[in-house]
Amino acid sequence: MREFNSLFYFITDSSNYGEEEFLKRVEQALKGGVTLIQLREKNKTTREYIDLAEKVHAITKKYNVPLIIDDRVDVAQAIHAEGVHLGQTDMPIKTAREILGDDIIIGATTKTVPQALEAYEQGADYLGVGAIFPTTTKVKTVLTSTDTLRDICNAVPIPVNAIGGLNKGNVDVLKGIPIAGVCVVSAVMKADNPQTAATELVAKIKSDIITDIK
Ligand code: TZP
Ligand code: MG
Repeated sequence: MREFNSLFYFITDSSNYGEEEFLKRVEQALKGGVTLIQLREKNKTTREYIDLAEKVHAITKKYNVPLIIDDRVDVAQAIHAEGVHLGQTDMPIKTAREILGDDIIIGATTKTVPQALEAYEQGADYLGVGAIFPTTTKVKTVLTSTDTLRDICNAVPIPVNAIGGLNKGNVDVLKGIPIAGVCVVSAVMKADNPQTAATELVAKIKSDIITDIK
């Protein structure tokens, strides 16, 4: 499996931006210290998704940050992405692992301990758990308690990331929970300056939340 560090996992949302501005913001986020990045597109055709993914991949390679494609195993394969992220209604992890082999990062969204165990047993490399707080990003989700987040962290030996409504003003709620990292969309994507926002958030996570590693 490829090496990755999910400490500060930025998930994109291109919906409010033209392509040039979107790509600029992605690059700014990378400059700010994002350690893992996901391209998350819900309304693009397959061709549009591949086209944008290729452009994003050209940028992420410059920063040596693995690119994860949301939902679509075929798009991940088409652009030779480093990984794919699958939810509970996407392709089963087991099937994706069979198709993609061992060198591709596979992430899974899980909201309960049984879902987490299943994803791990089927070959997931990391888990995203949330939403911890209500989110303004377009997503069908329900809230997940920090108790459940902690239970999931303790149930599986793979990295677990918290997601949902997280920003530098509220990540303290994660203190003491053995997560591997934090996922954000809006806190970076919609920031006045994505680079500054990323820099501040990664510093906060390293100093206050995940203090024992990297
Ligand atoms: N899954 C659970 S919450 C969420 C996803 C994809 C969106 C998180 O976005 P934000 O803007 O960081 O709340
Ligand atoms: Mg999905």
